[in-house]
Amino acid sequence: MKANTVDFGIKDALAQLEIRPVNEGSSTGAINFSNGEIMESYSPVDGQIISSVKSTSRADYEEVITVATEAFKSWRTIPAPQRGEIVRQFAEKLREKKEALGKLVSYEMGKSYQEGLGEVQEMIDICDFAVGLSRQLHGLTMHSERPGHRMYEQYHPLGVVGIISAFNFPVAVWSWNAALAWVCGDVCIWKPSEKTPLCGVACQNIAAEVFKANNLPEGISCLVNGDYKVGEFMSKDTRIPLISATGSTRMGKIVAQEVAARLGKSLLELGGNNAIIVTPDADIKMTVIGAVFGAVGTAGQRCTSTRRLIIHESIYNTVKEALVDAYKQLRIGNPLDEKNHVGPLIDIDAVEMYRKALHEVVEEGGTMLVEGGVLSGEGLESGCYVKPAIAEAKPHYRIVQHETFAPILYVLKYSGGVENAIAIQNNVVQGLSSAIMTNNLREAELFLSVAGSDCGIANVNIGTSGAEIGGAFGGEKETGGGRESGSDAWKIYMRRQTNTINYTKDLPLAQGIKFDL
Ligand code: UN1
Repeated sequence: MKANTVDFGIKDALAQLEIRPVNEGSSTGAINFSNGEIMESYSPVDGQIISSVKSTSRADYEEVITVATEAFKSWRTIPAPQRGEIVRQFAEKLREKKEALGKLVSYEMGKSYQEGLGEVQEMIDICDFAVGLSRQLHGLTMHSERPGHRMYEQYHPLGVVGIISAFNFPVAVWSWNAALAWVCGDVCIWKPSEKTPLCGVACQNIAAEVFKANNLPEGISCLVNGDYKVGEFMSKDTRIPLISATGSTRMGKIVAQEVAARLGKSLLELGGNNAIIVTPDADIKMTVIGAVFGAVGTAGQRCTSTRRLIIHESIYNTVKEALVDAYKQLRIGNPLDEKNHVGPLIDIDAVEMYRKALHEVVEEGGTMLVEGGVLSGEGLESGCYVKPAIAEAKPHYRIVQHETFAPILYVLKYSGGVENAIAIQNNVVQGLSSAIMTNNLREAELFLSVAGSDCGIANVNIGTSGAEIGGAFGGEKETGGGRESGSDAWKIYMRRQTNTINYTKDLPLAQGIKFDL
C-alpha cells in the first residue's frame, strides 16, 4: 500500500474493522468454511490491492443456507422488541466504527470520505428506525360478518432473506434490508458486489460481534461472496422466500425471472435516469447546487444521480452559464482528501463506459458544454479519475435514454408550460427519482399530481439524490417497482396471515351459505 493512502488512516481503519490479508468469503461470523477461489479487491483510489476474500463455492453455499435456516428457527421466536434491542446494539457499534467504516467505503468504492460517513450514518438511521418499528409491526382488525366471530391479520417473518447489493452503496443498502428483516424475525444471506467485498466483510464482522455477545446464532447474518453465479444460487433457491436485489436493470430482469419462476418474492431497486425540471420560477442558486451535487456526487454513480436537466428556454442560458462556472470549482482527486469533491469511478470498465457515452452523445448531435476526459498524473495512477462533463442534448437521443453510471449531465431545453417538461421527464424507461425547481405552486403541485412525475421519488426544490431513510425508497417501470427502507417497506419482509376466530357454539358460514347435515 502506498504511503499517501496510509496517511489517510486506511491502515488503522482496516485493523479496526478486522480486515485481514485473506478474508473468508462465505461466513456466518465464527464459522468459516470457504474453499472458493481468492478474489482480490482493488481500490480505485490508488489501484492497489487492499486485501482479498475467498469466494463462495456451491458446497460453501449449502452450508451457509443450512446454518441460516437453522438460525431462523430460534430467531423468529424471540419477541420483536427484543430483536429490536439487538439492532440497537448493532447501531451502537456502527457509531463506534463510523469513521473506520466510512473510510473503508471511501477507499474501496471511491466515494468521498464525507459521503462514506454519510453512508454509515444512513445505516445508523435505518437501525434506529428499525428499533422503533420492532414495536410497530401492526396488522389490522376487521369486523366479521358473522356473529361471535373476530377477524384480524398478523405478520410473521418470512425466513431467509437474500440480499444482493451493488458497489455504489456497499454498506447502506444492505443495512436497509438487514435491519428491517432482522426486526421482522428473518435471517439474512448477503452477497455484496464483487467490486466491494471488503465492505461486506467489515459489516459482517460488526454484526457477528453483536450476535455473539448476545449468545445468538451467527447464522442470523450470513455473508457470501462471488460473481453472478452466487447470485444465481440465491435467486433459484426455494429456501429463500425473498430476494432483494439492487443493481442494473439488466441484472434485475434476470433475477426477477429466476425468482418468479419459483414463485418467490423479489424486491428490485434498479436503474434510474433521474431528471430535474428547472422552470422560469426556479431559484437559480439552489438549482445549481442541487444539480451539481446530484450529477457529480459519488462521481455520478448513485442510482439517484441527476442525469438530465430539463430547463425552460427563458432561463436556459443563465442556468447553463451558472453550471459551467460551478463545474470550474470542482476538485477531482483522492476522495479521502477532504478538499476534493469528486473521486474516481469504480474501475476501468466504468471509465470505458463513460468514454463511450461521451463519444455517443456527440455522435448523436450533442454539444459538449464542459468537456470530459480521463485524468492522469500524480495520485491519479489508478486510471479511474474522470472529469465531470456536461453535454447539451436532445431528450430522444439513445444515450440520454440510457443510464450511464458516470458524472455526465445532459442539459435539455423545453418551451411552453411545465407539462411539456414533465412529458420529457417521464419519457424514459426508468422511473426512480425526479425533481422540480420552482417557486410556483401550480407547477410544483402539477408535478406531484397524477398527471405529474411517474417516478417513485418526486421532489420539489431539492435534487434527485440524497433521500432520507424514513420514506419508502424505490421506483417504477424498469427501476423494478420495489420499495426499501422507511414507511411500510417492512411488509415485504413478512408474510401476512388473516385469522378468523369463532367464539360461539354455532358454525355459520360466510356469505350466508346454508350447509345443514
Ligand atoms: C443507490 O444509489 O442505490 O438517495 C442508493 C440517495 C441515497 C441512496 C442511494 N440515500 O441518493
